Amino acid sequence: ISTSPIRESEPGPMSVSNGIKRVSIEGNIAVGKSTFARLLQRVGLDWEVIPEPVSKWQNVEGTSQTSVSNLLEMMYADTPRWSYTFQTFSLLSRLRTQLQSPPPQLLHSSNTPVQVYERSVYSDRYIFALTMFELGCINATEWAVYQDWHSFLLQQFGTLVQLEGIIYLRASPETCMARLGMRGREEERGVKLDYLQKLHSQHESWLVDKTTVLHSENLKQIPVLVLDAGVEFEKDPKAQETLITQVCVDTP
Ligand code: TTP
Repeated sequence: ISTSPIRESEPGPMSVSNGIKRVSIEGNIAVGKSTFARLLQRVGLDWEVIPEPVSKWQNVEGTSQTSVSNLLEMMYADTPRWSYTFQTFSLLSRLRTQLQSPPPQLLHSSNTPVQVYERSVYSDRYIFALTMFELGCINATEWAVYQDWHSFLLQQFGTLVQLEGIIYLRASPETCMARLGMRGREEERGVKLDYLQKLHSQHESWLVDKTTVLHSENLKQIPVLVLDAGVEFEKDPKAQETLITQVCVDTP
């Protein structure tokens, strides 16, 4: 991860950076992004982990306090019906979380503070929404509207969501399938290996082969650190240290 000053992104009305480096952890479903983010949190006080708002997707509040929907469950139960709704809500909830003010200790840190996101507004679009479009679960009109919203919002929020680096936790779809089975998240019971294979190729095209067509030239310049997450690292301190060292090597 580069230690150079934060780049300016496309200018927008809110493109003000507050001197924080933003890094996202990307990788397939169940690869271990949350586990890895918790490990990074231990690196120092000037690293803040912003968890993915999964619980918000499982508890979407309706107009009365009793009407709560599980949008994640709805999306897996009837993917063509709910994918567009899910993707717009995922983008909204992620933006809302990422735009919150950082805690004071982060802003007053003597080192450059780092915010670590579990996924990003970019994987929302270039992994999931794109996959749903390619699978025919988001139609051409929904895809056009989604992309329009996405580009507009990112232009408005500029550097507040701009990433300084991406950590790609790479593991085979088979490994992710095994981890997904072990964690047993109710909504994901119907997830099949071929879906994880599709998501894996989508990550590879975006972060390794760099063949995904991106909406912004700046996005192509973000440095990507590829880590082998195929090793069992959850309970192995040595494997954890090896991974963390690779992240910290260039970071102040
Ligand atoms: P992930 O973002 O992959 O989170 P995770 O909890 O699997 O991560 P890890 O185990 O590596 O810590 O996905 C959470 C769930 O939400 C998963 O079922 C996939 C789904 N999802 C979508 O369908 N579309 C999206 O845009 C996103 C971000 C998630």
